Amino acid sequence: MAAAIIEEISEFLQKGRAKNVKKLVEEALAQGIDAQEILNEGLLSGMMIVGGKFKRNEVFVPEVLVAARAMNAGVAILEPHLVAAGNEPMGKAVIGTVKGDLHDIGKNLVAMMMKAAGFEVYDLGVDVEAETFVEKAEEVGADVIGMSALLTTTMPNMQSVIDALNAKGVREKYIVMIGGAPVTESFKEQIGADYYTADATSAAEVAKAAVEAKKA
Ligand code: B1M
Repeated sequence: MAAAIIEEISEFLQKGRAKNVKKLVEEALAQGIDAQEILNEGLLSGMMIVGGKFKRNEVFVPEVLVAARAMNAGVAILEPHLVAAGNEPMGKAVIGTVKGDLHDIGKNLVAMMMKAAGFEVYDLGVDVEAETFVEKAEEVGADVIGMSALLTTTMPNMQSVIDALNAKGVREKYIVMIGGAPVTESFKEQIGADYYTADATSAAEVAKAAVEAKKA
């Protein structure tokens, strides 16, 4: 029963049917299916299938865009259920997708999981200038700066944020975290960020542990 509705969510997401995805996610929650399971097995697995087809030129930007909208519609329903599991306020995080990059699904998930971990999250959106990361972090007194990039051509803009922090003499104030499909641990080393994580859940766990260690 749970498998059937989750499969349907994945299929409607692949077709970009946001209204159906929204309705089925609500139904799945009402059936008592765990929000994390709906996210991973329904929404993310559907998006992975779309990603594979995009790569093989079986679908194109418009199809991916409507699938992404359907994904966001489903995530919006799940968010309060995922965030409800959270703890006490734990720190402040400024997060965004770097300059030139418009991909926001993964970044939104990281923001959501960080909220669930108890962070006050300032989401700067997409195509964010290096200086904007720095200014916002300074303005709110952030603990963490989180950057997402999905394009190999925009990954270097993560370096620009670190350069801007160094230029202002404030690099050491922040825990700098990076992620996104093309980003790697060795890229993290190369640009001098503090942490790379492969997914949103581990990003939130690592951020929490790093802030706790820094405050200890
Ligand atoms: Co684009 N796109 N896209 N795209 N797109 C990719 C990234 C691509 C790999 C597809 C492909 O060719 N196989 C390819 C990049 C190739 C490369 O750089 N080598 C690509 C391309 C080429 C492009 C365009 C250039 C296409 C064009 O116009 N010709 C264009 C660029 C636009 C721009 O940004 N300037 C473009 C546009 C788009 C859409 C607008 C249509 C849409 C984005 C919609 C949106 O985000 N609102 C889109 C999508 C959806 C994708 C794919 C299919 C899916 C990305 C996604 O949302 N995945 C993608 C293919 C793929 O990745 N397999 C592709 C689901 C998401 C949950 O995963 O974002 O990886 P992800 O996030 C993960 C982890 O990476 C991690 O946590 C998340 C999950 O737990 N994570 C972090 C992410 N950020 C983190 C930060 C952290 C820690 C972890 O710390 C702070």
